[in-house]
Amino acid sequence: MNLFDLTGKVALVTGGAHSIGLALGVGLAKAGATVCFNCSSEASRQRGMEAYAQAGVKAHGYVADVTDEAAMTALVAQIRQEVGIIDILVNNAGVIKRIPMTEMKVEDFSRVLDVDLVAPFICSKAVIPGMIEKGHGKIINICSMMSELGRETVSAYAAAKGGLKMLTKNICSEYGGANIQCNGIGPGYIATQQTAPLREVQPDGSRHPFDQFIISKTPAGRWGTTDDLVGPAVFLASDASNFVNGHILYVDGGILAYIGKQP
Ligand code: GCO
Repeated sequence: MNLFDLTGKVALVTGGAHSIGLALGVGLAKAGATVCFNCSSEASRQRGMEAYAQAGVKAHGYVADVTDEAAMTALVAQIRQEVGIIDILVNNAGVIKRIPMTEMKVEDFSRVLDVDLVAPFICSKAVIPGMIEKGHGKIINICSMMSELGRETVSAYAAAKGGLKMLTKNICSEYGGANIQCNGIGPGYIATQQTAPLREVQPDGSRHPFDQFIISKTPAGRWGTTDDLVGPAVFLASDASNFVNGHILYVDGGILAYIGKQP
């Protein structure tokens, strides 16, 4: 019996056309799931379909705005028609705006909250009825170090990801009785396009100060890769985690456990 086998399961990965979402989508597919993803544009959808095909995965790609409840409700119905009832939802789509709080426009703050917190609510609300109908479901919310810690310039992102941690716990509380497990993955500092500005090589060829800082704060002494997140996602999407609920699994190389290397 393979507790990690996702054969026969339908997964939806929001923002699944690139970066972490793509890695998770491919990983869930390699574990047996039929993977669907949504993104914000047809161009992104086509790039995503090519990327999945290159990974040997036949994905189902859709264009739908995660902040639009009508669009996401319609997408869930379309996936039910075309693929099947969604068993696994990965709320991965996210944005960040690094702006000092006193300089941040309210609309920028609200936009981050809409994508990073309200959208996981919308998408979870859309898939839960089907999960109840099937008698099981897995919701995985992509949280962050900022679900636990703050830092300069990321007030909106930290507020959203902190809220996402508690939304995770609340979905667990409200729907655990329907055999729905809702957990989070808290990536540490992962080398992606989103963190590229924090790793830019300096004009003198030295590492970005933030890059050096993260290395000093990470026992693993490296940035994570999107592949580091795949095993935890397969675990939380599988029967291996049927009694794990409301948990945020930090995949951070030990950052949250470590005071940091003495300079
Ligand atoms: C930042 C980074 C982080 C990471 C990730 C950490 O500006 O501090 O973007 O937010 O992206 O969320 O878990």
